[in-house]
Amino acid sequence: MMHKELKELAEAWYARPIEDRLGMTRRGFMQFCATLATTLGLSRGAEAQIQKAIEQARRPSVIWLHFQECTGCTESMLRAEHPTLEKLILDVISLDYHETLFAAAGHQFEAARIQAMTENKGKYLLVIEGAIPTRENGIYCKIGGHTAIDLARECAADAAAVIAIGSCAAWGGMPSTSPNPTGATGVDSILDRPVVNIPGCPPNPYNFLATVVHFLTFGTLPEVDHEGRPLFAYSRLIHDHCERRAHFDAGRFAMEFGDEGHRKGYCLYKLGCKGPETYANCPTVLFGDVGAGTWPVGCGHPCIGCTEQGVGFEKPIHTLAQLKSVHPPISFPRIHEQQGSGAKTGEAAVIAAVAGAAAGAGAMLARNLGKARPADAPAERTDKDGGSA
Ligand code: FSX
Ligand code: SF4
Ligand code: F3S
Repeated sequence: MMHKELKELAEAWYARPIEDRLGMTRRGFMQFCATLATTLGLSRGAEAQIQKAIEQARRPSVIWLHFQECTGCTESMLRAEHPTLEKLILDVISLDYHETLFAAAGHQFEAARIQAMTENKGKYLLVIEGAIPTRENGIYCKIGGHTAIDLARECAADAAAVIAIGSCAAWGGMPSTSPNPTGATGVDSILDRPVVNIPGCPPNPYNFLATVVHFLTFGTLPEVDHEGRPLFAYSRLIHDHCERRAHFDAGRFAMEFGDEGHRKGYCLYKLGCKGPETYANCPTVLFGDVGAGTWPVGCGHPCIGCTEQGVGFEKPIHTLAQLKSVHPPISFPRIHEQQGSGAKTGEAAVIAAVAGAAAGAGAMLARNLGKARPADAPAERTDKDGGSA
């Protein structure tokens, strides 16, 4: 098909209402914009701005590079099911270069990258997945004869913004695990410009999409913490929003995989859960769009701290976490209340709203109140096993 015909087809496609393009109802699309606004921690009314931006924005060109990684970031982005997140991502951005998804190869493929960079100079988003090997002048990862270091620098020079997706790109992640034979490091350590880091192995696709939508809506990237992570996603401890937190506070722990405590959904701290020293929104945003409990701890495995530099891929999985907040938040219910005798869900929502709790905190409060039940005999905690919360 000729270039002109393709262009006409694309124009006709983008002239259609967004709900047609995404195969969802108008109501579903509006709800989704409201969810994104909540994820971003924006104030009321922002969903209308988001809605307008997604509908009307000229899709930013995105150049997506892959270096030392497993392609899990791309996989998690494309495997999201509802509400057709992958469709929305591919509709909101113009993915002009992506090594996994492109059918082209060789020189044709290199030409696509150069063309996207030239046509969108100063305006494209550069997304980097994977760590950068720096040892031996970076020879451990080359594409088209260029090292990852050179490619990242070349593509970043004219980008409007740089996003490092996944823990590998954020700080080195798994490839940088000791003894780090290739000298793997994060993207921001080889560039002299700001990088937004979206760690996680893989990261939550909503955190990526919300970052891009923020850029589309406000023309800026979201506020970040000292590690370059968007505050909307990485400012809260997993431990403070975990559905098993009431068990932690009550001293009820799974001591072995498959034991009674594990089967009853007790706290996984003694199995090495790193939730107490890991900042991320996993318990509230969840994964895979398939409902409650779909995150590592919800599925019965301790959090390994995959979003946290110095924890994930560094601390042994089953060593005890360092406790950063030892006091339960006041919003958690008393542990000895009978089911139904504590605050009701409606009251919980009011308490959460009055407390100005973030969406996640409010949701966790409601969930934990629903689970309040008579305490079983608490497992013994001693100084010896580190459970001195
Ligand atoms: Fe894999 Fe991405 Fe982990 Fe790394 O995600 S899921 S190894 S963070 O760069 O592909
Ligand atoms: Fe949840 Fe882990 Fe904290 Fe226990 S230690 S409450 S399982 S985050
Ligand atoms: Fe990673 Fe822990 Fe979340 S292992 S996905 S940070 S629950």
